[in-house]
Amino acid sequence: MRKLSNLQESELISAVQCIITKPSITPKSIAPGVVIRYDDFIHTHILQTFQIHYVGHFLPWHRYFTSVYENALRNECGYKGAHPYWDWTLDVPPHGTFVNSPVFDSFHGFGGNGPFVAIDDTNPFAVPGRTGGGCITTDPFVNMTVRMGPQSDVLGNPRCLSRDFSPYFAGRYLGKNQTQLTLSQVNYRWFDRIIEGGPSFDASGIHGGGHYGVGGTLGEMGDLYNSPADPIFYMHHANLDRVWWSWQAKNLSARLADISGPIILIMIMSSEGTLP
Ligand SMILES: *[C@@H]1O[C@H](CO)[C@@H](O)[C@H](O)[C@H]1NC(C)=O
Ligand SMILES: *[C@@H]1O[C@H](CO)[C@@H](O)[C@H](O)[C@H]1NC(C)=O
Ligand SMILES: *[C@@H]1O[C@H](CO)[C@@H](O)[C@H](O)[C@H]1NC(C)=O
Ligand SMILES: [Cu+2]
Repeated sequence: MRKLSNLQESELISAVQCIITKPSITPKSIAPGVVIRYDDFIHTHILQTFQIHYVGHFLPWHRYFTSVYENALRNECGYKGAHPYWDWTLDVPPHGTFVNSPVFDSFHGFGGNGPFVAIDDTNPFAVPGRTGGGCITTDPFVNMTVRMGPQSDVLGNPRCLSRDFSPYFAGRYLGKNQTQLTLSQVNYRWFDRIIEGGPSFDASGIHGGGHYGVGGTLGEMGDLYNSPADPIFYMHHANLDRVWWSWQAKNLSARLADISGPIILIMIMSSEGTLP
């Protein structure tokens, strides 16, 4: 990838390969479809989908979740490093072309897009500019089995990992400009709104930019419930967490414990009006 040594890259990918082969610890009675240790995390995210998105605790929940995953890589798979982050601002215009991101490299990263699958683009959920949709074709996760999802289904649907890159969507939401807009917010209330898609959570921000830039309409990363099925999820969320920390560190005394926003998801009613 961009800053890791070849050895660090291969240690990270090996640790992920390890956690996708270890058995799950979630009891079968709770989740019949869960098979591997990696599924435990996806299952946890699926079950809580509507308690952890578009709410004030979105960022702390995902900070905790990525940290539990990182600890599993370290404690159960012998990983020695920290989980890296993906600074996508360097992979969209004018700095990069998205598809050539080192994160998508098949030898040093997480592999690339799936082949194009046509869908009805008048579908309101069609992500503009999507270019893929099929099973990924390159290493290292080409043979990975996705079992959870689609969406909230946890009974087990073994299939391949799909990606549906939208370089357009990524360019729109993952640039330095959108990141600056996010970092310039004066309090957590607005910071979280801008990350999660604006005043009524109805547009996109850097969070949706990474999910739909990689997952588009048909890829796992674009599935609100099942997105941790793609190991890139953790690269993306580590960076969201880093952006949050950069914002907190600008005024730690005021921002470390600053938290605000709805406790339960009430999309329209939780509108905060227009940007201050
Ligand atoms: C994926 O499976 C194919 C067919 O079994 C095999 O040839 C290939 O080496 C596997 N790739 C990886 C990265 O495991
Ligand atoms: C950032 O730049 C992209 C690409 O030019 C553009 O589509 C987007 O609207 C800009 N976002 C902001 C917040 O200025
Ligand atoms: C930090 O935030 C507090 C409370 O809003 C404010 O009084 C203070 O000026 C800020 N400090 C800096 C360095 O911006
Ligand atoms: Cu999530």
